[in-house]
Amino acid sequence: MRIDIVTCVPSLLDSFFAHSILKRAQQGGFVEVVIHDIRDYSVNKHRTIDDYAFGGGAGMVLQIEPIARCIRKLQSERQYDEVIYLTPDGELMQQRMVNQLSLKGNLILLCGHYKGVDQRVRDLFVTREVSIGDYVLSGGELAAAVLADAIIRLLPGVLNDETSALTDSFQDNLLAPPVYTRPADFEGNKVPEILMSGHEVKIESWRHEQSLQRTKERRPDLLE
Ligand code: 6GU
Repeated sequence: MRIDIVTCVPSLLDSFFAHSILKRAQQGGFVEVVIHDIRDYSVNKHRTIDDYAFGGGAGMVLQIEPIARCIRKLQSERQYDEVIYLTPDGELMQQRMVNQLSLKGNLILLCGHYKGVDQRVRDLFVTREVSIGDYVLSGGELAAAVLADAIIRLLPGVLNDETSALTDSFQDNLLAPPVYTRPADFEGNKVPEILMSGHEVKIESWRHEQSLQRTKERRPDLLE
């Protein structure tokens, strides 16, 4: 899989993809993440990429020409399955959507900033619009990082057995059960006896029961 991220603040994203699981995923050849600076595609010598909104109002709007040039160059080099625009008025990101996207080949993630991008970018280039939640961020970069992270960790080979995505919260619409490690007794606070019993079947059923209970208490909406 290849993920191209188009942004006017590339430095916000550079370090995020240079660490931990995302770094290993790239080194292992499971994914290639390439970050593009919209400013490099500006059509004038001042390298401007935004302008005042037609009709007035506060806030600058990202112009279509630099974004069009960037996306068209990428699309001339390979086929993309989706051009995803990160925006608070997009479709709410859920695990189901992430699972679907993890099966795709190449993705472009477009980050908005200021008051967003010219509507014609969305009309002409964007195939899907995604929001990561009902709150407003100052730009799409964090949202793109969240989406890319959630996708990449699902790619076969990226996680090992211990970090397996199969036992994640949400993967089966249940929250994950509590986990414990040594010491077995911290100042009188003991680990549940069952986990030390060595009885795999009973432990699995206890974990499932804990997951159900936790979901009922915290996220009853997931069980409906
Ligand atoms: Cl994708 N962008 C911005 N700017 N804010 C958001 C968002 C995206 N998703 C939730 N809030």
